[in-house]
Amino acid sequence: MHTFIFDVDNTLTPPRQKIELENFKFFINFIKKNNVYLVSGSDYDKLLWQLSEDILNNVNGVFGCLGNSYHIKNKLIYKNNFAELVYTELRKDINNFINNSKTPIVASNHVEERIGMLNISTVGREATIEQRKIYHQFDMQTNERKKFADYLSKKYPHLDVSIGGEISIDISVKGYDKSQILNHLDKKNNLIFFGDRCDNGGNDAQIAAAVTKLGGTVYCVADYKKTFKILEKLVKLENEG
Ligand code: M1P
Repeated sequence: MHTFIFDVDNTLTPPRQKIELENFKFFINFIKKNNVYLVSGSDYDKLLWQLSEDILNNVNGVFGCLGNSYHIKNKLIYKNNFAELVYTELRKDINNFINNSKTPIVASNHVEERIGMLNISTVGREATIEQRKIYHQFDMQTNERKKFADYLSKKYPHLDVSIGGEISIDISVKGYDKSQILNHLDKKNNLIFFGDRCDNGGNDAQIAAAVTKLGGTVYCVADYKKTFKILEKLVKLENEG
């Protein structure tokens, strides 16, 4: 018996956008025949918008906010709270980072408090798709996010600071990253994980390592298109065998 675990942004959908129709049709069929869990840095409402109720209610479980929230069929199973203790000092560092950034473009909403985690962005969460692209270019040239993530990781060794999407940084308490979801799954099953940020410092890194350690399979995909190519192959093999 397999258990499939999927990251969402850029693994099943274009970053922060809805799943494409063709992939939706494929995936709905796929989840009805397989054990499927989702794990994302995003929160449940965003996942609902990106993937639809049809998908969220037909998978086995949905872990949002790096696994700090867990829903089964729209029912909240658990949620973690981001430690109040670290908050004041951390907020000072974050504000400095935002205020001193040389980002070529600034939108609004720089700090989003989610369940059990923070998501921060110097360009701002309200950035349009075009603005995201501009920022992403800037970040690739300057390594702004990586430098700040490294700084925070050193200063707050009990925090996990990781880079997931195009414009932001995810912060959670160490151990309360996406790998925490494995505590809620049946580890006797053969785990198969798909993610786009399995690299060091990426927000799929810990779960990818944990799945590998358990003898499962990890697909580090360049984007969602690659995911669906792999899934089509797997389904074909399954049907042949
Ligand atoms: O799931 C990947 C990431 O997607 C978004 O990132 P960004 O807005 O930077 O593209 C965020 O929801 C982030 O938390 C998440 O990890």
